[in-house]
Amino acid sequence: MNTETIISIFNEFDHQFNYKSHSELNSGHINDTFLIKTDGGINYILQRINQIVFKDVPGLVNNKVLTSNHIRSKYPKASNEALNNTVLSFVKAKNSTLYYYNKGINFWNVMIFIDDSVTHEIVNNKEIAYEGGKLLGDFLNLTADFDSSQLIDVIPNFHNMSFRYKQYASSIQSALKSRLTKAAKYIQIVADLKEEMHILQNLKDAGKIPIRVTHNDTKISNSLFTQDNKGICMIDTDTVMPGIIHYDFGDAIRTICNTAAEDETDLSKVAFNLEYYKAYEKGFLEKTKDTLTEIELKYLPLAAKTMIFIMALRFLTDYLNNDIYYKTTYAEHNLDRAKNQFKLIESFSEKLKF
Ligand code: GN1
Ligand code: MG
Repeated sequence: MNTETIISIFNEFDHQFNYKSHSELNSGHINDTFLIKTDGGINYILQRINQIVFKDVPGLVNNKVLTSNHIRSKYPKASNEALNNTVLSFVKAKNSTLYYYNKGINFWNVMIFIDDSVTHEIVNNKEIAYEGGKLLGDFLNLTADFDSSQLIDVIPNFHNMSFRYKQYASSIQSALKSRLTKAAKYIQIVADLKEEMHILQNLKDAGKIPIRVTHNDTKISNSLFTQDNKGICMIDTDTVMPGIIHYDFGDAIRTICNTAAEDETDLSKVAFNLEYYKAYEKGFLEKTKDTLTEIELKYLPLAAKTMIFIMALRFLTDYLNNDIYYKTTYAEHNLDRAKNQFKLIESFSEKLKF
C-alpha cells in the first residue's frame, strides 16, 4: 500500500497529531495493520479490516468499542491519558462513525497506539507466561458483567469444533490429489483424535458450560507487555463474542507453550513447554479461581489440546482448499503451520497427562 493512500485514509480520522511516518505490522493473518508515527505525543494503529472474513464490519467495530468502553468504565477515576495507555481507545472518523469505508471498497479503523509496549511471537521467559495468564483473567473479569447479548457473533461458529470438522471434511472432497498426498499423515491423525476433540463442543452444546464474553484470539502476540514483562492489556478484539473460556485459555497456551513460532518448519524446535503452562495457569487462576465453575476448571487441560487441534485443522483445511483464507507467503505455508501444530499436540500429549 503506498504512502499517499495510507496518509489520505489516516486523515479521514479525527487524530490529534499529524502523520510523520508509518510501518506495517505483519503479525496478523487476516487484516492489514500499520503503525502511524506522528509529530506529537500520540501514535496510532491504522487497520484495514478484511471484509471477506468479517461479513459485518460495522458490527465488529461496535463490538470492539462497546467492550473497550465497558472496560474503561471500570476505572472511573483514571484520566483519559492513563486509560489510553492501558485500554484500547478507538478514534472516530471525521464522519463520526468509528470506522471509515473507503469508496465502498475497504473498511478501516484507528486506535491509539500504546507507547513503550511490546508483543511477543514466541515466549522465552516464564514471567511473560504468568503475566499473560493474569491478562486473560483480567479481561474475563472486567467483561463478566457485560451483557453479551449486545455483541454480534462476528464469525458464526468461529470455534465450533463440529463446524470446523465439517469444513475440513468438505475440503477433503474437493482437494487436489497432490495436496491430499502431502496431507495424508495428518488426515490420519485427525481421524485418530476426532472423538476426543469433540468433548468440549458436546458439553457446550448440551449447555453444561457457562457462556461468557470471550476474546477468541488470545495468541500471545495479541497481548501487550511493558519492556520489563508486565502485562498491559489484550489487543486485537476483532473476535470478541459470547463463548466459552476454554478456547481463550487454550489458544493462549497454544502459542505461549510452543517453543517455536507457529510456522516454524524445523519441527525439532517445536515442543510443548510445561513450565510455561504452569506459569500461565497460575496467573490465570489467581484472577479467576473464584468465578469459574467446576466444569470450567476441570476442562482447562483438554481445552489446550483442543485449541491446538482446531488450529491444526483450520490450517490443514486452508491448505486443502488451496489457501483461500489465511495470508501465506509461500506455497506450503499452511501445510507447514498445520504440521507445526500437530507436532505441538504430540509433545503436549507426552508432557501433560490429564
Ligand atoms: C488469525 O489474523 P490474526 O492473527 O488476528 C485467526 C485466528 C488464528 C490466528 C492464527 C479471524 O488471527 O483465529 O488463531 O490467525 N483469526 C481469524 O495465528 O480467523
Ligand atoms: Mg485476530
